Amino acid sequence: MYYKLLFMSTPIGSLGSGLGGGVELTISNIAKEMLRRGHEVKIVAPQGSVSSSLPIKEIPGELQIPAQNQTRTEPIFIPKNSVLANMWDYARQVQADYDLIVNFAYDWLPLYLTPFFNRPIAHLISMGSLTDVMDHIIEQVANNFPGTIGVHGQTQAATFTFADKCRCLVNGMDLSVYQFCSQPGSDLAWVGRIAPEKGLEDAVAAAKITGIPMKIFGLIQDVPYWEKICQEYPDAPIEYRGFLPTHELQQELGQCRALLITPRWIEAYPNVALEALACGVPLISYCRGGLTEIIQEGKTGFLVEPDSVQGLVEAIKRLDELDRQACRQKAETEYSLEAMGDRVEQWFQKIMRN
Ligand code: HBI
Repeated sequence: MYYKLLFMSTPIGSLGSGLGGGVELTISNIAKEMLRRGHEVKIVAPQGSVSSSLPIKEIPGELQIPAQNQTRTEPIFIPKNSVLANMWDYARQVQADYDLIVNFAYDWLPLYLTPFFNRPIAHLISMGSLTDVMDHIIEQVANNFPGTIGVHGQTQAATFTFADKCRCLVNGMDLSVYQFCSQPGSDLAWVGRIAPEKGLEDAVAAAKITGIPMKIFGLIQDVPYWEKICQEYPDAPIEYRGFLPTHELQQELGQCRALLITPRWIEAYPNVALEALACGVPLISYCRGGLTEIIQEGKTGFLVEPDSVQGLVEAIKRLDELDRQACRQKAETEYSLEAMGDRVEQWFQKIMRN
């Protein structure tokens, strides 16, 4: 049975800009896998979205503000000529051509509009609980459209009072894109959007204390935040390598001894952790969110007391205890695109059977 799938992207940035963070990779991976299985896919995304091989419908309009920059009690803001509103008006117009609409945005509007559509909508919620208004609307859809709320991990689901109504999809990637590296150099790595919720300053502090050089990869989303780190740690052994496409990122990341992950918030299921494992790179991370489900303590990484730079330093000293082969093995058994494709396809089938 083949489906016609309409994928609705994040409204906070065009696909490829890096503003959408991990959800950009998630959308392209799932789209690639659904196409490989013979389904039809169209991705609706903000103007300027690019993809080498995926069918994209670009929509103009003002970007939505990132939810993680909002306070818990803040209302929803919809700008004039909102790209989010324009994307969903397009979906309303073409819905008859599709069997299922899949929403990848962490936004109020798609959830509120669900009962207004005459096609089923699957919502892949990409972050944990952040604001009351989002919690409320997600719960409403979880109650009125059972089984349509997908999340990545258990710890992410547990941030919602309706965790039992969330379907865990984990995540997955195209392992053929990532080369396993058994003989790395001596550098550490940090990968991600450079923004306060990612806690980069702690990793820089740990690099300074240990004296081990650290390569930094990712979009500088918050420039003042980045400049503040550079001013506070002028002699830290860090090198900014830029925001690289996956192929180049995995080439450089694979050469590193470990990936430091320093989230200030509950990261649902960081794609960068899966990418590192696929290259054989072990993980040192704060014991928070999805990382607690990804890391096999003492084997594929270490979980450190949250926000403890000293904890990072201690873990870095024990790096030789970790097993790079086990990292790649974990990626192959748990995070292959085939495994993720099965989980996603079964989710879609269940929703369309209702
Ligand atoms: N904020 N409003 C909003 N909408 C999104 O889709 C969104 C976001 N913040 C972050 C984000 N998506 C992604 O970076 C994460 O889901 C991975």
